[in-house]
Amino acid sequence: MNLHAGEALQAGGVGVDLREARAMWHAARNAPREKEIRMRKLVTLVVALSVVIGLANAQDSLLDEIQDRGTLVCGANAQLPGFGAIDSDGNFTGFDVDFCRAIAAAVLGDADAVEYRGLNAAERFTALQTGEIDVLIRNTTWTSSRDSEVGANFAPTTFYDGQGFIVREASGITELADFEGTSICVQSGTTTELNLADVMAALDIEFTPLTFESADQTFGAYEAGQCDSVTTDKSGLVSRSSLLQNPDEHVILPQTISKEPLGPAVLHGDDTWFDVVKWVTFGTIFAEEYGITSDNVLEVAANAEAPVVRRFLGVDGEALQQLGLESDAMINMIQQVGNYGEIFDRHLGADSQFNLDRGLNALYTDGGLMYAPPFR
Ligand SMILES: N[C@@H](CCC(=O)N[C@@H](CS)C(=O)NCC(=O)O)C(=O)O
Repeated sequence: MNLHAGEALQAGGVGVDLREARAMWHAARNAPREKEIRMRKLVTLVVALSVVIGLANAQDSLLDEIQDRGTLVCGANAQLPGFGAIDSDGNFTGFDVDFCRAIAAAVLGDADAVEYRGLNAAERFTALQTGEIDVLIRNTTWTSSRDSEVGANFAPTTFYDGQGFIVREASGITELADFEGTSICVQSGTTTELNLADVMAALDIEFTPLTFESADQTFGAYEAGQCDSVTTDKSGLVSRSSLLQNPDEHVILPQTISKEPLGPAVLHGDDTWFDVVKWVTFGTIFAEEYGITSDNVLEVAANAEAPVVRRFLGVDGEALQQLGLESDAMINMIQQVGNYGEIFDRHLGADSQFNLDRGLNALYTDGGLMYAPPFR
């Protein structure tokens, strides 16, 4: 109803004024008592709310939900052999995938209790934000805006990488200046796309970017001759060059134009779950530091004397229980998946078709960046 000012006054009428006056008088008389009652109600409400919030905090972690559900939902790559891909039996496999398995082994006692979601670059953060996945482990670079604006919390870096270029050897391209006037295929929704624009602008190199939504499309376009180069993380170049028709006809340039620290990410707002993902990841590195492998973990757990190892394996102390894990969590994880070095060798290193050096991904004791803080 839309009344003009005059009509509103008339609609009020004298009767209403009297009722209002009586109500005001009663209110004034009862004010101290009502104030007290209101205060008491408020205190009760605040207490009740803090109990509810306290309980929610204690129970609302994804950790409990995952343990109730009995499976971990992991966002993975389906198009990056060595990191995340689907094998001939239809199973997800790869270096990143093994960190999904490590978390499932530690949290659920079973490395196979994982449901995978194959995600392209553009889809991955929405899947994390909507709760479709519990954790994202898909060659994802840790950056400040992903930490802040996107709302991701990054666990320790599992693979230190950098962006590079692949070209046809016959193209004669050997340095960045040679990209003048060329076209470069790149995947959308990646740091790659942004770094490419930055670096080429800084060097004043004119080029045409061709963007695609998946690795298959990006490399398919390159193979079809639509562009002179593909740029992505060097790990991605090594991985995908294995799928090219004639890998020997292509070279990965030595130049590296960015830092790409890749690692697992969870959603902001759940410290309990973040801690679990963080410390399971550290656990793989810690196990390598102390020479604990899938083969010897049971023996080490039975015979180790070093307090630091006994605590890590849950033989002594409460370090694992404090994280919300069972005392055998690390034993299960190492027995079923292995330590960092075993995971690396299996998918990317000596035991794989890629035969990558550890490089920056070596333990800190071997000149690399892999370093786990103490479990205590
Ligand atoms: N590390 C970069 C790039 C990650 C990325 O998505 N790389 C591509 C190119 S190799 C990829 O994995 N594509 C697979 C797909 O989306 O199908 C980032 O986090 O943005």
